[in-house]
Amino acid sequence: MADREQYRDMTITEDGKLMLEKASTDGIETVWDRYRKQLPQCGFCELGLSCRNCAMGPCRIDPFGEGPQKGVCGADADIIVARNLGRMIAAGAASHSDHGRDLVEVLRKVSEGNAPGYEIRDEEKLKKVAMEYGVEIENRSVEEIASDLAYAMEEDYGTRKKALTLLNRAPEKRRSLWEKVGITPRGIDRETSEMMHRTHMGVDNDWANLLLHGLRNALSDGWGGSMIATEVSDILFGTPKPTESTVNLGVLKEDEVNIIVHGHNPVVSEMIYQAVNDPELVELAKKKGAKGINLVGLCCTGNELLMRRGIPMAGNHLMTELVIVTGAVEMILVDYQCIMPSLGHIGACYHTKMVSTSDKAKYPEMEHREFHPENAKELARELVKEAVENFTNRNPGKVYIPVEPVRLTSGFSVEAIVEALGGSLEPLINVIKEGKIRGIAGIVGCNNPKIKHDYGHVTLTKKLINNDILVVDTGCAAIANGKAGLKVLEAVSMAGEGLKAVCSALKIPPVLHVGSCVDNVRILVAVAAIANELGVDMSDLPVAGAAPEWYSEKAVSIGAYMVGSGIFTVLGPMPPVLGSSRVVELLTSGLEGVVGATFAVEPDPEKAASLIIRHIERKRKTLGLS
Ligand code: BF8
Ligand code: SF4
Repeated sequence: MADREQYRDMTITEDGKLMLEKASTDGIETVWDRYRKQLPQCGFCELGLSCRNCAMGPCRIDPFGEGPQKGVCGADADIIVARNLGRMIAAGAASHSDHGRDLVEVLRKVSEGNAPGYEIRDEEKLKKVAMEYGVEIENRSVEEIASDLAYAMEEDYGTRKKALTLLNRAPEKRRSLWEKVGITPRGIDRETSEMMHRTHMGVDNDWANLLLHGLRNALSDGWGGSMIATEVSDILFGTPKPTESTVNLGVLKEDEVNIIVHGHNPVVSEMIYQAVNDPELVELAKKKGAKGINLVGLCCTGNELLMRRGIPMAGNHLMTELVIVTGAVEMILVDYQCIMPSLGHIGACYHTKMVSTSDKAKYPEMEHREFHPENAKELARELVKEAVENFTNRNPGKVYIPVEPVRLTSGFSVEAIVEALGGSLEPLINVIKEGKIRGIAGIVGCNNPKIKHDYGHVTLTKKLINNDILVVDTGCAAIANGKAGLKVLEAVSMAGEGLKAVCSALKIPPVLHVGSCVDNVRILVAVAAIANELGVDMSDLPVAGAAPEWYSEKAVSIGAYMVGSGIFTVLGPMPPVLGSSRVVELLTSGLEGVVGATFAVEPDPEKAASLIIRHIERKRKTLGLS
């Protein structure tokens, strides 16, 4: 057995530490091992100073001023850093938005009757969103409305427009600011496509102009692709309501067939959810010697099902390899995004069947079984049956489920929060005015082996609630806080007096799980609604965002649309921008005068908490609140 001490610096979680130990015993290489092998990572790339946008390069700029200061084409450090950041935003926005498009496609197929097993679960939301899109709803069938809505949403993606439809949810002040600055997002695909164009050699060589388009590109994600993804998921699968569940590797069951869904899009996992509840398949599991079928989630696909169906969560991003090492997983089904290409190989070291499901996301050593709305129901059943049959291949000697699961409550859609408040946001606004709650912080994003696993999320969250700041979280941050026991009523004992009183009265935890990463738009919608209620801009409110352990390009897009929407955002890991002092200056202070918010970078979560508290107090003062 390897020395347990060495894992102490890698993760704060008990299940993580114990599984790292087993991984080393089993000879499994993990993300942490590969990270160590990459050190030292390329300094030019870390600073954003390398470019390979064309075949005259690759080029790099010497940060010490001795070597080359320009690429072959003449691009300087500012241009190269801004271009690289722009492309990160484009990739992130494209990922969220393409996920949204896949859902719109299912909505359309449901309206045509070509998606057996799928249905419209939230008619009220369908009608509400349809009205926002100008779709006629009177005396029309659900299918007719869904068909027109799907068409109108597709228009938001591709058609040349002046502005995206859902921007109307933003306060008037914010919309006219976007207009004035020239960053109103038009088409969703258009802004990403334009970013790729601008960053081609010889197009936009004004670093500030590029960064402004970066904001517009990100806004096309936040108020476009991601918002569509969330709304259509609610329409198809139901708008989340508070739901009890459990989290960490202890949710795996030694005596049941364990099936895991991993990725982001609920289209496949919702069908798997239906299949595992099929009495015939449960009966088959019993015949194979298991007590039943246990469906659990990882990452954001997991969050989608946790929010709506209460399925238990095995873990977040850095746990996705370690979950296989338990030896207790019969099948992992993946869709796309954040699925490490290492997973297939690890699955092959155990009995775990690894299955990819999307035509656009194939992985080494995984079996590809493609899902479409037409075949999803049938294929899901087939795959669950195969998982059940795989139970007899499990080697009990290799099984190790290390800990007891932790309870959590999730399901806090804006609609659910409003309901908990008795029908409107007013009670929340009042307690903020009174100062019982000082403000709201959104804690979002990933894990990254550069930061001790879960330490950033949990430390920051604890400090904020202790200072009477209500925390709403999503994605892997939300899973981290769930594992740390912050999503149960009892967690109010860690909150400051004011927040404790409010949460106890409402019977809600001080840390509200609002969903997956596309569900960050629920934070935008809530903040916009509060701003509208008070007649101010979003940037006037005592609100902040943080991504303490971010790694992905999607997180860059999220951070940029938060800032573009007027929400001060603190990043943990440093993005690759230090190579240009001008870019750094614009992002961390100049943007204040442009969009009323900036980025900050602070890897130490204690200090990040201080930045957020200071920001919230400053906003309160400007609003004339105590
Ligand atoms: O979209 S938080 S590691 S799983 S990118 Fe990925 Fe980051 Fe997790 Fe969800 Ni979001
Ligand atoms: Fe080099 Fe310019 Fe080509 Fe980039 S675009 S690789 S800086 S020549």
